[in-house]
Amino acid sequence: MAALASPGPSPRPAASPLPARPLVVGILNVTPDSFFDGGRHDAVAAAIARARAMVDEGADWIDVGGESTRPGAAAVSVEDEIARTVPVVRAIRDLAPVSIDTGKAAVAAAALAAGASIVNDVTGLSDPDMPAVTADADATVVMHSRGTPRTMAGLTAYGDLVVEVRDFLLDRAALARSPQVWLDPGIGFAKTAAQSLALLRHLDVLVATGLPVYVGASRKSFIGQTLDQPDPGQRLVGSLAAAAAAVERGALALRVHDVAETRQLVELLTAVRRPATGRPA
Ligand code: HH2
Repeated sequence: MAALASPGPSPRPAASPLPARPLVVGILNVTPDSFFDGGRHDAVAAAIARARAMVDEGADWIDVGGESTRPGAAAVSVEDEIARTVPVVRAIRDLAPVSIDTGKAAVAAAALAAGASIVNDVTGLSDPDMPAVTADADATVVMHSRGTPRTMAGLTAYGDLVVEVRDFLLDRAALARSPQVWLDPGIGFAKTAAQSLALLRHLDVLVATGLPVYVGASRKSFIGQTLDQPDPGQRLVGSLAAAAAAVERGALALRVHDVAETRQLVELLTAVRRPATGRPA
């Protein structure tokens, strides 16, 4: 009699096909210094609890990051970033699709091996080894940025901002080898508040490329500057307004800290767009 096959690790949930409604991506920063949730989930148990809570609140993906990218943040070594992220990825891989938020190919590879299925690269695949790593991912998010967290605040001179961001993203997206590639304008990365607003205003230019568009505006400083709210804790309403603006222009994924509230926003906007069958539109 043939031996029973050992069950092996459970298959990881795959990235969804392109969604019927915008996806809500829950942010899980396992860092001591992220601008909003730094230090809250840097112990594995706390990170797992936060991931479970976000899935219960309706998160479609969990985005795990081990290095803060806020302007001026300190660099983290590959070893430290792997040590922060991989145990968490391994622990939450069965809860929801997991993306790894990194610009380092070695970190992305370690996270994919641990059960992540999506690469979220805030450097737009600047690491020459990253394209090969994305071949093992179900999806890649390619984000526009310039410089590093230490230098990006001084790198905000553009000609035609929206066209430059679009062309950069299309160039870098062509390098990614995963079956699904998302474009992200990189709100707040080497952008003034006015430029972040302009990218949201003209998000249709990215949507017109035909690639799905991903937006991370949650609690960022352009909201604080626009609404005179220096405390990121006071930026929930502004974040929801930014999310609504992105959805109305065609974004298909929102990277957020506030999952329950954003999920309600997405469902309401989706319901407004799609009246119940049989009702006049
Ligand atoms: N923003 C941040 C980090 N990763 N990834 C994508 N694709 N798009 C974004 O806009 C984006 C991102 C920065 O926000 P946060 O993770 O909340 O803070 P920190 O970088 O301080 O950890």
